[in-house]
Amino acid sequence: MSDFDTIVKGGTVATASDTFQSDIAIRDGRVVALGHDIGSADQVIDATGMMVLPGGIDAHCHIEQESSTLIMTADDYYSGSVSAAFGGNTTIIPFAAQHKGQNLRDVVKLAHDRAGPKSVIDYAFHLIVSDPTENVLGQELPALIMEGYSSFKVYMTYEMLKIDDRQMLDVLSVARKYGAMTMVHAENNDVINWLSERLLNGGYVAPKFHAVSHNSIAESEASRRAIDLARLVDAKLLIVHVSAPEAAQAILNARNQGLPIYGETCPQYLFLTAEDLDRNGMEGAKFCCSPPPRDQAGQEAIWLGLTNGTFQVISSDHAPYRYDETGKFNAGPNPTFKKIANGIPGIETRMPLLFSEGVGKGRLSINEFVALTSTNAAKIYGLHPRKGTIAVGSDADLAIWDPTWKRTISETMLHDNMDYTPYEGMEVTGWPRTVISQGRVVVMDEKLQVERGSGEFLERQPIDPDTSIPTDNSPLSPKHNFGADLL
Ligand code: DUC
Ligand code: ZN
Ligand code: ZN
Repeated sequence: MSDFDTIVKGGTVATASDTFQSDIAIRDGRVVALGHDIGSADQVIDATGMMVLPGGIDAHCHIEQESSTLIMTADDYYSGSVSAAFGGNTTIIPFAAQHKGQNLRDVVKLAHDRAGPKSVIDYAFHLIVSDPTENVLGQELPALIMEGYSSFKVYMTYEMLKIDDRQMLDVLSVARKYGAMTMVHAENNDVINWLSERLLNGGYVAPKFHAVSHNSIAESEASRRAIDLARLVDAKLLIVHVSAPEAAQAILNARNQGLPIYGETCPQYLFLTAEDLDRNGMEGAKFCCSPPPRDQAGQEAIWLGLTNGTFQVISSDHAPYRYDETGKFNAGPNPTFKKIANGIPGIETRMPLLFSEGVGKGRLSINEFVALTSTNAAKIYGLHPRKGTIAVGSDADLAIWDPTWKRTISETMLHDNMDYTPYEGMEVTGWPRTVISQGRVVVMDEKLQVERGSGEFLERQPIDPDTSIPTDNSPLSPKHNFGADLL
């Protein structure tokens, strides 16, 4: 009888803090030993010449979810999770999205019904809160936070999802009191509408004007306002999908003041620019997402933010709408920029792009790469140390990377249900050969090795509930008393 179920042998292990040569022993889905000559196993995976990294956590992706205008994503939990796994991920955190009028319990149940039978890797849900009624704020949200749905996204734009500043304060206060992370889509809705109206009236309707209407000032103004609202109630806040340099600067300023403000960016802001929206005909629609990619200098500012303390997380914001009438052209074949479905795919390419252009080109250390793509998300969203690291006792969630594997990205090699990738033709070096989730080999030999539905729902911890807040209506303390030690 063997000592272990699996040993991953001969690889270079990297975590967010260390890089070392070690074999990894796995039993019952957990890492149980690290070192050399650690025993025998039923299965030995040779990782000689490979980098063995914690499986990626894609902490912002839209899967089997209706958009604000009720367009269904092209990926369900099967294709979405398979695609994620082939890109080196072992955990995804998509959304259980509330549309106005819905109660949160129904929304969470629907997300479970959709994910449970299909996901091939582990998953948790963020909530989307678009209708913070008295019942949502007073009953549903507190209960769900305490059950482990300890993060939720709110929108400052999109007519059907946005909440106003007063509602934002309500939501932030509940998050602070019960221990949740509020994620915010920060764009000023009035600025976008004001600009859009003038552009459309002037006949400027092409996809590239999406980027003009979603001006970077709309993003930076809303980001600063969101930070101030969070300051007012002393709540944690994570600004998602940041593309504007001034928004990034606002996050860094807040962090430098010791505020519990966090930042996320995405590959589209590191590898695309607004010029991509100006491709032939309607091709620019493939690059319409909100906020949009900015100019070259903006792209550089976002790269800088990966290493200067601005961003803790890189997520894909995978929002797969096909280049056809089911997705981008849901409103008709020749829509104005205002009617093109917002969002681009990227769940499978997030880590290979960043590995190649970040680690491969010397812009990121391998440890920074691990932190940005896995460890920090695990910490921020209440999954660490079970997820996001390679340590005795952690889940055996591993991506075994071949750092020399050269691939040219094309839609045909990806496993999502899309008909395009915005990164078509890009050459990358480095891709995971084997992906292991809770000790199960999910991807090996370029093939999926598991059944649909084999992933597990992850209950999370509430994030630092503030026990110092009395339950009566006493004035809130203006003092920061939690959060700064999270990372
Ligand atoms: N913007 C979002 O806020 N969500 C999905 C896609 C997008 O572009
Ligand atoms: Zn968003
Ligand atoms: Zn999103």
